[in-house]
Amino acid sequence: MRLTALTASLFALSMATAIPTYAEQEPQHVMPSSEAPHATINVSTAWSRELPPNAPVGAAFMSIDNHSDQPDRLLSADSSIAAITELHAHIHQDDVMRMVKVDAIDVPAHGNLTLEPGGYHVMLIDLKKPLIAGEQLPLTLQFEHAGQVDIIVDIKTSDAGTSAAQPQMDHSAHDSH
Ligand SMILES: [Cu+2]
Repeated sequence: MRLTALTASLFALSMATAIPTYAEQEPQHVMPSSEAPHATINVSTAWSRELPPNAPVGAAFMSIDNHSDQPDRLLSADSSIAAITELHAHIHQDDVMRMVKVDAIDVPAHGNLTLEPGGYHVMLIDLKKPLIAGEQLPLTLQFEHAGQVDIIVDIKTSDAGTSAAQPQMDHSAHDSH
């Protein structure tokens, strides 16, 4: 009987020491730092337009949301489907819409940046494969703060988007490549 009592008291002792230890660890589970590595950049509705098989260049469009308190910048893009990938803007110059290469595109804090026909876009130059509707292409985006973001771009039919807002693929403004 004494043995049982001893076991019981040892058990009680172990519980007594275990409970405070658990209690001490408890606050760590609710520390905000454990939630830190959330994605601050979210890219949605990434799309490109199907093109004739011989088309040398294509463009990718998307919506970029920045959930961070600080502004970010899209610095570059890269895709295995194109030899060269550039960030482009459309500018209105001498009554003609021209595409120009830009070094970066700002994404406001808690804001949105939309790449769309007639505006900012990712230019895919020297396509290695034709852009076929229903297929997808991989794109890697590099942000100043958020770092690398890998996305998949849906290739849509040629009447996708507003064709009126899509000027001809006039690359005369940047023949540096
Ligand atoms: Cu362009």
